[in-house]
Amino acid sequence: MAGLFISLEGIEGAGKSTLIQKMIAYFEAAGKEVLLTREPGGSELGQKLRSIILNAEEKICPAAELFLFLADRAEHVESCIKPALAQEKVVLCDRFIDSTVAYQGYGRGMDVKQLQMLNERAAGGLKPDLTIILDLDPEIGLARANARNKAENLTIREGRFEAEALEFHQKIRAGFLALSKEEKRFFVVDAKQNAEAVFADVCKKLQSFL
Ligand code: T5A
Repeated sequence: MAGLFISLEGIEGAGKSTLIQKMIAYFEAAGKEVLLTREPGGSELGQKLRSIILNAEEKICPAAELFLFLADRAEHVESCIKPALAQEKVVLCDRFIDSTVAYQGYGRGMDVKQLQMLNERAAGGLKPDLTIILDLDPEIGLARANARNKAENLTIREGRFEAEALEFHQKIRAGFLALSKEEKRFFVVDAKQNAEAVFADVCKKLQSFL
């Protein structure tokens, strides 16, 4: 597959959506075609799954939660990501396999090795060429996300994880940092900086992919 596959990861409110918009403009200015997508919810089936998975009022046991994320991923890779890469597009994906390891593994306490095997099965062995981890203190991330939700009048319908205790988000941050040491594809950015400084750091890394 000849395209470029980049995933963005981090805790709630770390600034992934904000950064992705700048990355789209960066790649388009370089003449690349970009697919912006996300998990959960990148495919048609995924949109239906997303409304179930993230609804804080829907009771779901941890194993069911995991398999919903994996079902979303399998469909997303097959119907959206692989075709876009085959068309040589740049695929920018807001969360991918590493969110499962960080949230269901480090957060919910599931076996990390087993999750990595399940991820491989769901994603058909596909891994990003580059994974940007926006590293941030969860207190700051949650405050940013809550302020954004309030400003945009968002309801609890997508708040399953934002409703978790601070300790849960601290475990997830630690999980992403542990993961970042395992493979060369990871690039950790200090997301405490303002959005322009975050983007400037990322641009230095992106130059080698153009
Ligand atoms: N999940 C997902 C799992 O548990 N397992 C899995 O396998 C997968 C795939 C998805 C949830 O599902 C979980 C993880 C998540 O909890 P989501 O709705 O997609 O949920 O939520 P998030 O991905 O967490 O997205 P958020 O919108 O909460 O965070 P972002 O996109 O990181 O943050 P963003 O860019 O919207 O920024 C938040 C606010 O901060 C401001 C922005 O303007 C915005 O108001 N901001 C900054 N402020 C100051 N300085 C900066 N540098 C800033 N950058 C942004």
